[in-house]
Amino acid sequence: MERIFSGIQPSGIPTLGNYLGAIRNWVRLQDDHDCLWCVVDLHAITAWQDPSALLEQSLEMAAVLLACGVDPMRHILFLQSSVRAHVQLAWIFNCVARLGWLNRMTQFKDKAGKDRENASCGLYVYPNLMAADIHAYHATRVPVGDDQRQHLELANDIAQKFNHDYGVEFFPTVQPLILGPAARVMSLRDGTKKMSKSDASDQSRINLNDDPEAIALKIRRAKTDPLPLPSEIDELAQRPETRNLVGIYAAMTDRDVGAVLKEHGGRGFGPFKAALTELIVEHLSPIASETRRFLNDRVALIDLLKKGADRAAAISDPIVSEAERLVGFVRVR
Ligand code: AQP
Repeated sequence: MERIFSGIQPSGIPTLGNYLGAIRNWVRLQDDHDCLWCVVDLHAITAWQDPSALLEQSLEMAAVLLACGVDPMRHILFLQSSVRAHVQLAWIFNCVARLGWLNRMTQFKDKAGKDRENASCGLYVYPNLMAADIHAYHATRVPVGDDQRQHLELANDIAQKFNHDYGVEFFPTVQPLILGPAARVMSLRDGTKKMSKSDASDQSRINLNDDPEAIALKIRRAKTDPLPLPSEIDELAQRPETRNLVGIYAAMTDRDVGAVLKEHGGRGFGPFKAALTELIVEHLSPIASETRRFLNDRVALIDLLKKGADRAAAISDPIVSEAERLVGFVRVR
């Protein structure tokens, strides 16, 4: 079975975008892959995180993943900072990756924005840490959103250069797994911007712990245009907010956009938004209550994450130790 690694940042409450673009696919991949699911808290601090909020968000993220169906027995669920191999390999990769490669990363440009000089060095080398996350386990498949494709190419460039520089075939090539019609869910306030858990506006996203009233309000207020829903897919091209809502509806019903337009095309947004709200509430309510159940037993949750970290370290420690030997470090342990 191929080994998958994927991570999610505890930089806020997970959103419907994280769910449709990542978490739901993770659960589906568990049947025929050997999976490592990681709450990437080291990545989260590349932007400022209030320490007590980070702690709560990390546990909540783990609880959400479990509530969504991540299986910590057949697979491995853990917190990134609790397995040292990630930072050890990331340092080696900092010395393998070239500045020119990192300068091309569009996500750094997007996230650093205009205030580039003030961005953390961690944000700049984020892709090297991501490469280490994957290669520390010799994972060969990584389910990612479309926006992460460039980082995965960099992970392959790093592996290739390491193998070349040290004359080995040690790190394998990684293939992206880009899944599902909702590879990208957009903001409810601006259909050209990704839905993000750290967006300043709570109205821009559906949080997985939103109650039915909050979901109804956010969908009711979601930006649309005055026209009715179109009947043809190509009419969505110039209507990003409409395309987003139809895309969410399609993803939640596991249908394609054409089938949704066949059912709702020509109708106004009122009934469509009501149907979409019902769908989201029906889907997210059980996840929210399961999440609360996991969070109510913190001791059990932390114990589960500790066991996950031990199992993850048992895989990554020997791999990273071998990488260190190849680099020429004296092994005294
Ligand atoms: N809007 C989205 N649509 C589809 N997929 C998404 N993902 C994130 N947002 C969307 C996917 O979720 C996984 C985990 O993402 P992450 O938490 O590691 O980082 P991110 O992509 O930066 O997610 P956010 O929500 O936008 O976080 P912040 O606000 O902290 O930057 C990834 O597979 C991602 O593609």
